[in-house]
Amino acid sequence: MNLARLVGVAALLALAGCSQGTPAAPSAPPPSPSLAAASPTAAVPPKFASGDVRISLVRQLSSGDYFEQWLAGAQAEAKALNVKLEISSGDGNNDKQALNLEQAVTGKADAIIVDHGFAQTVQPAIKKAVAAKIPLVAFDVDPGTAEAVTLSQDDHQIAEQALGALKAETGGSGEVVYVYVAGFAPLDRRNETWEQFKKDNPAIKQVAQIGVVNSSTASAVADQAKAALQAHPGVKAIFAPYDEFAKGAALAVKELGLAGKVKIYGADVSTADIGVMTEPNSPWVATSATDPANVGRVAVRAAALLVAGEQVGRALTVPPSLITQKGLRDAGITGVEQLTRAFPGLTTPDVARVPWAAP
Ligand code: SR1
Repeated sequence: MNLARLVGVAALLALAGCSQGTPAAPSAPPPSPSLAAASPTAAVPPKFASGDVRISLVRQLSSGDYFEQWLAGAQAEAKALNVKLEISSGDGNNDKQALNLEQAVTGKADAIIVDHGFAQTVQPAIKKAVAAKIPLVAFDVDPGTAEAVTLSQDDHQIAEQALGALKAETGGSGEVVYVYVAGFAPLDRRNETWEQFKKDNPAIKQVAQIGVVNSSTASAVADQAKAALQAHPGVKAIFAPYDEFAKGAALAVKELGLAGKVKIYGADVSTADIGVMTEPNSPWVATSATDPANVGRVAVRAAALLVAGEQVGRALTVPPSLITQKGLRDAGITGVEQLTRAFPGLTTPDVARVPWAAP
């Protein structure tokens, strides 16, 4: 076999495994080069050794699988780095989040992580943090200043991966229900990709837009999705790029007896989501996701590096993987732990690596 043919075969194998999201069987993968070089390369800074570092985590939202897993990762990393993580949540109340942020600034945290939030409510207090020289990591929110480190998942890629699956399985035409709420930075970025996707694929018709974010997002979206599907019986697909949206949409499709006719393309993953995706007749066929616990870990590592005066890139991005129902079923994956073994790319030890700690 000549070299060109070998390369062609390798590319085909990669496509079968990656673009369709079929994970490798969950056997122990060989250590990645980054994990192989896992030993600390620097001494622990004294303030970390004495346990005197306080990082304030100021959240907009805390309920739902994504936010719970993210917090578990952040807490695990804080423990590993001997950092006190002081956690507050606005529980969806933006004024409460802004107040919590003001308190983190006046309380002189060593660093602050702002986790989601609306630009107009968090930016005034972020300015105060910058003026007070408190290092700040902004996850999924526009800090309005180049002084802060931003952290995001690659939201355009998340939408591209899910929409790639939608296009492949619908043949690039048909009626689609879209789930979206404006104002949340990750959803706004995914929306940019959706808007472009519709321009590039004029035979895809958005017949309804629904969406709500609150403490019971999935059930609220289920009610809205039912109404949309009843009003538009020709719908083939739902683009629901947030797992609470996708879970709600799945419930609606099941309750209306439309499984087999309407497919769901989502974002995010959790053990509960994997359960929904793999149950018999599930309409949720693909999701593009990072490991939220890994992202929470990255946020705390970035904040710790800033406290130690280390260099951190100004914009950190965690890439997603496409996970399909078929891939999960074929590999017998039932939970996130198995998933992260099957997709080593979901763990990103090189993003904000802390030189004094093992990743
Ligand atoms: C309401 S915003 C929800 C999104 O935030 C995170 O980026 C997750 O991926 C989730 O989809």
